[in-house]
Amino acid sequence: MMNKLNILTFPDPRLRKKASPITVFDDNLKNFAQDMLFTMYEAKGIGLAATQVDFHKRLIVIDVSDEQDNPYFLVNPTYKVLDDAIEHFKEGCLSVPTYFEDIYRPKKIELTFQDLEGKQHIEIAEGIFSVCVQHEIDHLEGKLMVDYISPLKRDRIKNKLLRKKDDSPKN
Ligand code: GNR
Ligand code: NI
Repeated sequence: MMNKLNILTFPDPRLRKKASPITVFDDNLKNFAQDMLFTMYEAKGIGLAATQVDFHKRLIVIDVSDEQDNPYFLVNPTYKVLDDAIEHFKEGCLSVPTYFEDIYRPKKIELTFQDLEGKQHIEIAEGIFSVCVQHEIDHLEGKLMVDYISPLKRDRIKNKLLRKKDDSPKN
């Protein structure tokens, strides 16, 4: 019933594709969203964008609850920044495994999205939920957490992940 999907890893070029809007709200969409949620829970993540599982449509799953019992399904999400306050947070990414970096983002946003039925919702987001929404919407634009850090650091991470991926003996 549930499929565990493969998560792409930086610097896979498919992570750079821009996702297109979802226009059909059918059972395929719901099933795929469930597979994404399952994949995210299995990977111990708090968010997953469709881009990360090589599906280039505007779909995100998020669950920032401790019990993994409060999933959000965001279809065609957008946000507006509500004030000038910027906060930093140690972010991780399932597509950049084992690296955590301080990333600065607007603190408070107004999030607009559709649910899996196509119904529109508007919510104010702050804290970890806001951080996660912004991180996931970046994925839909082909943008990654590492784009906010120095090119030198980014390159180092890239090379380490590439070396980890191939099975040639290290060093
Ligand atoms: O699991 C994740 N944790 C996380 C921590 C801080 C800021 C953002 C995130 S999202 C990340 C999962 C992921 O890669 N989503 O795209
Ligand atoms: Ni991520």
